[in-house]
Amino acid sequence: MKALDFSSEKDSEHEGGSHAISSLVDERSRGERTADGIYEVADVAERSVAGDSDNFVLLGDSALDGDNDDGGRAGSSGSGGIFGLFKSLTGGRMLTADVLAEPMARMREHLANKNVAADVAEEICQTVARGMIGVRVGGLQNIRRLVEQSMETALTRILTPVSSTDIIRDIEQAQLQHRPYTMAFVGVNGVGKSTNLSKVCYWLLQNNKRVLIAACDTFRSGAVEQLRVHVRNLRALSESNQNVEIFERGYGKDSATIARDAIAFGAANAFDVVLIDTAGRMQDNEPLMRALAKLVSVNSPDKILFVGEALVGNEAVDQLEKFNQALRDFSGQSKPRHIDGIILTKFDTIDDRVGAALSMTYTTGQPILFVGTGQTYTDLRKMNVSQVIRALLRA
Ligand SMILES: Nc1nc2c(ncn2[C@@H]2O[C@H](COP(=O)(O)OP(=O)(O)OP(=O)(O)O)[C@@H](O)[C@H]2O)c(=O)[nH]1
Ligand SMILES: [Mg+2]
Repeated sequence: MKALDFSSEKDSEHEGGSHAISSLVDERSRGERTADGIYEVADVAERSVAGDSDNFVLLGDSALDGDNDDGGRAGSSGSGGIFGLFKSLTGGRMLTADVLAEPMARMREHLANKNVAADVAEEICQTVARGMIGVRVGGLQNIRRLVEQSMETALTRILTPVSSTDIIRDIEQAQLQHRPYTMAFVGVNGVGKSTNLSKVCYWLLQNNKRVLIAACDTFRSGAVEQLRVHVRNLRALSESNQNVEIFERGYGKDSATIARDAIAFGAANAFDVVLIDTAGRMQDNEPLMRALAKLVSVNSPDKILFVGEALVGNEAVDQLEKFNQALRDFSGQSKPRHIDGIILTKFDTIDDRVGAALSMTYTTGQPILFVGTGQTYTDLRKMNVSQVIRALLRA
């Protein structure tokens, strides 16, 4: 499991290279080539989000036993689904805020148990409930379906990206302009920025892109060495040694300047992509947040990727809002940037508590571009929206 953990100095010093290179990729998690030769990372495997039961939360109501007109999907767990509350409505009548209050409170609690941030769960439930008020329904099954469908529709809308997620196409656009495509990896400490930057690099190398890794974490000791180890590994795994290089200027220097020099070096040396590793920083640390805003305004990266742990609960909202706020407030620009994509890491450690995926997309309106699912270079996946919704709604 520790294959890619080169974050401590101890690990990174073992540059002698005793790692079996083959252990750094997992053939089972390898992606596939599309018809036009693009290497795409695989979808998140269902097992990483699936529980045992396929009963939606809304169906787990003992009150509905014997009222099973939906092809056997109704649960019989008696685990307290929300439909007992609708018993009085079997005659059919208009749904009101009062009637919906309690079931929606249960839905909120359910989402919180799936690790959705409390504020996000609250807002989504309010929106869904508002959409159902005034609807005339009769029969438990119809009410059940209405609630289930309304929730599914709302979650699909939130989780489905509106902006492009086709990074390879964007890189090729930049190539036409003879400039490197640049991506900055930002986030709080220890979430997996450097590791997942390296996985993204592996994916780019599989697509024959030349990648320069800019070591702009000049703050945490060992950060530069950690990237050196990754570059050495990635070279060993790649067909050509020439396709990946590190740009480093040591510690204590201004990271915005290093990034700028790296991009200039990348442009002068025909690199297709510059991946900018940044220091972890807490969202309330103003000096470090100002430094990040400076890095962004000096270099205008093509993508600002927020790297966040799938383990995070309520904190997700605070982190993202404050990163965006810092980019806005400290940029000194009339058109400030914002986070424009998310990498959700440590997805292999959360079973079906996938709520962070919802909290992060809801808070930013930006897509989850990749999901980190482990500690080899191939443990980078695409999020599958319907799987996440299934996991969220499952009892
Ligand atoms: N299980 C699992 N572990 C991961 C994943 N991504 C990263 N890690 C581990 O998380 C730890 C921190 O990873 P780093 O890449 O150093 O995190 P970072 O955000 O760069 O850390 P700082 O630079 O110190 O802020 C390491 O032990 C990684 O191996 C993942 O997708 N799954
Ligand atoms: Mg790092």
